[in-house]
Amino acid sequence: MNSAFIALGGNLGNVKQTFQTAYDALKRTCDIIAVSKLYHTPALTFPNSAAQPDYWNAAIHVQTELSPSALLAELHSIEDQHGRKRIEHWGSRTLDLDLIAYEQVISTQTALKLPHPETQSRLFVLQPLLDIAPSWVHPATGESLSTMITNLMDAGEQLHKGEAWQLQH
Ligand code: PH2
Ligand code: MG
Ligand code: MG
Repeated sequence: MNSAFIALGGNLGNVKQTFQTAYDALKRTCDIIAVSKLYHTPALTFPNSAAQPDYWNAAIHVQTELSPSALLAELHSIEDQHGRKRIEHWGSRTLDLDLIAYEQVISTQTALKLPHPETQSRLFVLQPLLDIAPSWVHPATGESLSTMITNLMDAGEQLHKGEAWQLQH
């Protein structure tokens, strides 16, 4: 079995309900090891782009027999089943399932970047990860989660407040 971390995001529709059914779908191909708290986070957008609703973010630790590319394809399929439309880069979305890390794999292929290239610059990814994998170290940079989080806070970012996730298992 291989260990992987998946980041969940969404800011359209009933996102908590969407996360529940995405979780149910993930269980078809993955064993769930741990689930983070839920974080309500202001949308990160491109400068000068239109305002977007806040996001919900969370992270899940899974174990799976799927290869990294098969897992990524499965995540895209679950996004599609939840009405994900790919209209605009960083546009609002019902469901985003990002493969953050898979074992210690480092990949720079366009179709499969591992770890996810934005991991170290997004508190809405790092904070949920800290809930479920406090000892995780970025395989390419060697930085711990607490180092990455401290770097962002030193740059002026504010921590998000986590809340209990009422998930049906
Ligand atoms: N995802 C994005 C763009 N902006 N902002 C927040 N707060 N949370 C996200 O998950 C997010 C975002 C593109 O994947
Ligand atoms: Mg994303
Ligand atoms: Mg994505």
